[in-house]
Amino acid sequence: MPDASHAPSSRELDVAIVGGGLGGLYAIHRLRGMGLKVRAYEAGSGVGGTWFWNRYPGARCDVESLEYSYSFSDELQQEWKWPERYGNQPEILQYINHVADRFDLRRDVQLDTRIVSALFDQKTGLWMLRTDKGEEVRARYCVMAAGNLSTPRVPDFKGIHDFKGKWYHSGLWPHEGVDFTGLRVGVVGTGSSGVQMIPLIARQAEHLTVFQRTANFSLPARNGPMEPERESRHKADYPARRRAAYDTPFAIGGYPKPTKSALEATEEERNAAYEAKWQEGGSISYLYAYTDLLVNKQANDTASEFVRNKIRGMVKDPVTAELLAPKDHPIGTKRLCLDTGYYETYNRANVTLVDVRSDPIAEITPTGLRTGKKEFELDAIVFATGFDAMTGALREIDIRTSDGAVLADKWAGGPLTYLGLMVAGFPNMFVVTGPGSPGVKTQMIASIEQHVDWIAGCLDHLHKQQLDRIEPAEQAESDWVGHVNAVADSTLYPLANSWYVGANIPGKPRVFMPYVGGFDRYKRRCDEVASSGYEGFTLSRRGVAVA
Ligand code: N01
Repeated sequence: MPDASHAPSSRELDVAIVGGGLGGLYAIHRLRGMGLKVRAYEAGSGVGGTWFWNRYPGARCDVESLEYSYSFSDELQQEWKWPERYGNQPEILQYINHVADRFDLRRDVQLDTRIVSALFDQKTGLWMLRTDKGEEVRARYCVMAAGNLSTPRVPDFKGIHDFKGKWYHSGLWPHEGVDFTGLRVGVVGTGSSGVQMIPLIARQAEHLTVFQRTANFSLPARNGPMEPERESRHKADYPARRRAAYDTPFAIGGYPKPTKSALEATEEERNAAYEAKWQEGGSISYLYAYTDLLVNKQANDTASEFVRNKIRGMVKDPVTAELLAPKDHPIGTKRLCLDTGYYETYNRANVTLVDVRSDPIAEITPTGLRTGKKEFELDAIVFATGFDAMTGALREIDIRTSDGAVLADKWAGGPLTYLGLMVAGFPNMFVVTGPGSPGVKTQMIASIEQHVDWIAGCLDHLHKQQLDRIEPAEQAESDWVGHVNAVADSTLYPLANSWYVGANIPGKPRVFMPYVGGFDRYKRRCDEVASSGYEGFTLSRRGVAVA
């Protein structure tokens, strides 16, 4: 295993990769396979990114395991055995480690190393990255695979550092685990992480108090052991299933394409359709019940109300049920959660729900938490309060060029990219699944592979044309950003205060960051751009433009 303490103080590479998660690892494999000298820098002490850090109780993927996996090696996808319908965190991390060993990726990953700055020298056309250990890395190209949900955020609560108990964030969970037995525990946050951990913490804690600011929609995951027949059916047809998945908006296959509006069905038909999806489990399938659930408010109301009624049916106390039934956003416009026993947890005698929308958290006290009106004695607090999503990881790196461009300044009003892949003014820097791409709205590994393959194709093109520099034109970038916003505005997504618009970070500009036109449309556009000779990009050699 590479040892950072013996790292040289400077290094020359063809491609420097930031991040050793699913994106960084595939970039090593793909680009090294082209004969390029590459190295990935990973802040964690192990590979895996998201799945390395998010070890909270109940952490599990909400995309089925046969889908949420790499497709680049048929041997790998045939041989790997997923024990359950949805992979849990330890299994997914084990899978990622297996991939790192199987494809000999570790020798090009430098662990425990954070990239703190990246400077592009306009004269030499090289990136110079600096690590937190003082190492300098020079590379012609730079691939930012630093993650979209990799900058955990604990709200700036007054008094937090004087809390006498222990506090945790879902995305920085202790490796040795946490035993909540006999403790009075508070969980702040009811997004995907909160919804997954709450049922498990409730079973251990003496008392659990959940502090909810926004009620979230959640559907039953219906997880269970992998059915052998299902697995062999899927594997018999794996490559074709992957291709079919790429032809869908979420890059997830297996669901019939919806053919009609929810408003064309009778109420009875609709409820039967929603019930079938509810019983089947899974979130994409539910949102795919009709063509217009994410674009037509009236259509969406029918799907939202169905779930609200389910919540009212599951939660015995009517006041708690009403608090848990989301009313401030259409279903699916915030990330739709998948759970196992979430709503039923509020029927337990040792669980209390506190509405911190009407009575916000005022401070953390030495012995607990105080809202405007009430004080809660707690031994431990868990912040499931999310991340500085999509831009946080790049914002933490001081990215600039020798002619004075600073990425943080350029993105001060929201991220600007062309195709979510590159940024005008920052040549030879690629972003994997970043803002302006559909990554976070899809089966993420499909998006990672699509991006890295596109980057590989681009570097191959440059090499064959004896070029060494690519950057988007300002116009192409602003047209793309305009398109991303126009597509978002044609949907219901902007109606929600979600991390898609940075709403969870006080002061973050409200800009819709992911591309929600669908993976299928997006992939076609990226392929067209490449086959047209990189339309919208300027390609050059040592600064002399050729296209
Ligand atoms: O974070 P979130 P997450 N006072 O931002 C609340 C992926 N993921 O870690 O909605 C009180 O969704 C905040 O309230 P509000 C997935 O893409 C996937 O749960 O801002 N509350 C919200 O309830 C997901 O979307 C999986 O009003 C405060 C919560 O904290 C993304 O990661 C599992 C607060 C944060 O929810 C992020 O999910 C886990 C405050 N000051 C994560 N500040 C699976 O695949 C924030 N909150 C299953």
